[in-house]
Amino acid sequence: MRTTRGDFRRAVTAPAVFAFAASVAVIAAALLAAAGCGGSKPVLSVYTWSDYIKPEIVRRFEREQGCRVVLDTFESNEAMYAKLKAGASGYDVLTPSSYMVSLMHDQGMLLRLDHGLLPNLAHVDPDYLKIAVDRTMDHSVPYMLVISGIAYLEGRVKDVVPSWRMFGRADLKGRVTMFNDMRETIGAALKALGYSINTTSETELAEAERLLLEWKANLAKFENEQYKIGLASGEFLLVHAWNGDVFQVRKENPDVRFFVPEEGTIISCDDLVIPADAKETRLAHAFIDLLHDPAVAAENTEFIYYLCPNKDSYPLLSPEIRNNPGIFLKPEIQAKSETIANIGAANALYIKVWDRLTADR
Ligand code: N2P
Repeated sequence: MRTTRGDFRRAVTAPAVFAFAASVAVIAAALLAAAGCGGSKPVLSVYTWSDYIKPEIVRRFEREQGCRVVLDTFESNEAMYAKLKAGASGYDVLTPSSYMVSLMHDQGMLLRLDHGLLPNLAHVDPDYLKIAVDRTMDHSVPYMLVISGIAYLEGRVKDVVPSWRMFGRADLKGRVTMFNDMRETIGAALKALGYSINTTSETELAEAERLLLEWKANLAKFENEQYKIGLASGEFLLVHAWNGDVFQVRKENPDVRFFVPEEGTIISCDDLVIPADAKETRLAHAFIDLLHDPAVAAENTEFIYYLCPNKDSYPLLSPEIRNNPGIFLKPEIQAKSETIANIGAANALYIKVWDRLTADR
């Protein structure tokens, strides 16, 4: 039925206005309750990587704590950092990689953790802590160890050699992706050349840039999330990948394979941290503590296929995880691998290479 403005004015009689106002109030109350702002449920806001926690663990935490958890995702450390620096606030837990944690800590962006609220830190792997950036877990707790490598479709890519040089295979042109991540992608080229992923040598970086320009001719794009679906569907044949993502995708397409290049790779640890301006600090501590309950840590690892460095969870892991060389690295590959370091002012050299490389994307 068409209603003219005049009809509408006439139709809005006093009782109708009250009924309208009342229903607006009901809708507003429902929206507030749903948003957890009705004074009933506190909201824990977590900013993390995609597919990085078993959803059921989040639901259980919500039930046990009588709160709501909102997950927002970022696709690289630099993107997360830029968003926070641009003024985004309201997050209670973040999961940056250790090199970024170190930079954020230097800039006073992180809360000092209250160990009285974190009894499960007793289960964190002491062997990992020996090499961690924040060995005393003063402002960060290790969450997941991530291994970078290459994933491909076995039935579609012939003559695979376990090397970063696979990105240079012209026969795969247009069906290959590399990370949209400055340190990872420049790091892959540095490793292919036998250099450290933390080099500050301009000559070595220039060589890496030349190699990346060659590889770029084969790439469909630089990308950190869609490569999973793209590989499962066969749109991409070979991708720069994080180990856990690949093992998740293998459930959809059993033709997916993963290798860690023989030149060595990047091992990252993503850490749980609380930003200095967080509101729900008690809940944030409870969340971090739950993730280091050994049974929860094992359950999470079994689901996302990243390894939580929690020593008491290891005996609870299935043989599928424990015997997977893409999760527990072979010692010879581990010896050639490195973690990304906070290289301070030399970061500007990487930014220049990356900007030139991605300028005409
Ligand atoms: C998970 C991404 C792994 C985190 N989808 C890489 N630091």
